Amino acid sequence: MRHKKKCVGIHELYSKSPEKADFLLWGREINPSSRRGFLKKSGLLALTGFLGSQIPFADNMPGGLIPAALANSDEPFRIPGKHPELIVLNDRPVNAETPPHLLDDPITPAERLFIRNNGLPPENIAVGAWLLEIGGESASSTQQFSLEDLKNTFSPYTYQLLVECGGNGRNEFYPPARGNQWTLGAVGCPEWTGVRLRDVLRAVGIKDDAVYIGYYGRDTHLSGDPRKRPISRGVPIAKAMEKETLIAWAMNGQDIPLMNGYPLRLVCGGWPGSTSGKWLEKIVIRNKVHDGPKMTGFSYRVPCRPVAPGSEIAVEDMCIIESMPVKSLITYPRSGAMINEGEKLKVRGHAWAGDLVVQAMDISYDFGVTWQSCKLQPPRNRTAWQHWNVEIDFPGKGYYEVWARATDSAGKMQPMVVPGWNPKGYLNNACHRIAVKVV
Ligand SMILES: Nc1nc2c(c(=O)[nH]1)N[C@H]1C(S)=C(S)[C@@H](COP(=O)(O)O)O[C@H]1N2
Ligand SMILES: [Mo]
Repeated sequence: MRHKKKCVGIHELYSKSPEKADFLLWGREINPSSRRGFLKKSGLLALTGFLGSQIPFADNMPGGLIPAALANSDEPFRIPGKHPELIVLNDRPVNAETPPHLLDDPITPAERLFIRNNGLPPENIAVGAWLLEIGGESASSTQQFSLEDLKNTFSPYTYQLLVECGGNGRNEFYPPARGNQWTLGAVGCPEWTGVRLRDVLRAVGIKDDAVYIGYYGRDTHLSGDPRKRPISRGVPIAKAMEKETLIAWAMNGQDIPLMNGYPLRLVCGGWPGSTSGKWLEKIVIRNKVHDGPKMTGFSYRVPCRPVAPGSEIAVEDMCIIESMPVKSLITYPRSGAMINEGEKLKVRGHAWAGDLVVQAMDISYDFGVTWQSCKLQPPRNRTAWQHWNVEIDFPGKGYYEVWARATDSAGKMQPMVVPGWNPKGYLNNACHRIAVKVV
């Protein structure tokens, strides 16, 4: 299997290039394709944007070749407004994840938040003319709000809310699942400012038969067909009515970056990122489970009961993912760290548990035989991640791995191995581990 092969090289890499060892995590290789000098074929399309024109013979270009017009530039390939080391998995639509060591901040900075687009973001946005419509069969009326209306009519709130793609960690499932091969970094926890969805829904009027809400965004389907939507998902009315569920116009006190939903988005913290609709232009109150694109079939659903890897599952046996499972990341040091014998290593990161809180955080440096408990902070608010830290005193020289494991308030722990196989590769909350060498 591909992961095995890559693991073997780690010792070799340490001696030759400790820098490179940083790219090996759990035997998951983080593809350095976003860096200068190497590019996947799929990266080519994005580059045409920077060249300002198409490449008619793009199909003939050898894989990995960077157009000469850009090859001599000192600027690494980057998505405007985003950190140059974000790992670009796909450019049409744009999908990019954040390496764990770049997620060290307590509040994720805008330029480090991952991007998961299903279609093409809107262009030439006139914020002043942006309207949000609230309607649907279980709404007592249909109303439209400009951004100004929202700001003037309802009280603003700020919460730190966790957004994680349901497919984060997909790259480890076997048999593999199609889709973006996210490793660890399709997650972030910025601070969002906006109005409570419930305040807006109540103003419009919620009928007694309401069970769900659905969102629509202004992005375009990849086919270009204006009648098709790339995605339109939602949440049960109970999640919609939570005080932390926001219609947000700001992230970390500034406009939301275009790629993350400017000028308005829904944020449903702790649930699959796909419930947090970007470029928000319409919310419908439904008298049944919302049935927009990617709400039905196998999308964002897992088998209701565990299945053997590779099984065929009937669509009726698939259940919609709601709260995300308990998970954690080591954000310092990055994998491949080296320390001197006798030095203690300070390790830190974040942990989160969907709608629940994390009640314990432990690390192991002996491959899971013994565990040491970490200092764990409470969340700033519901569905924000929690910071943890610990100091490790290694017993001597050698190669170690630090494994990190969170436990939620219901007593559930992260598994050491990849959990419950499912056809679309969702909900991999296996422990994160990093390599450390004591010299
Ligand atoms: N309109 C719209 N909203 C969307 C998406 C999209 O493609 N279009 N992607 C969803 C998915 S699958 C995820 S994981 C999150 C990602 O949010 P981010 O790109 O701001 O990190 O947005 C969600 N909201
Ligand atoms: Mo997602």
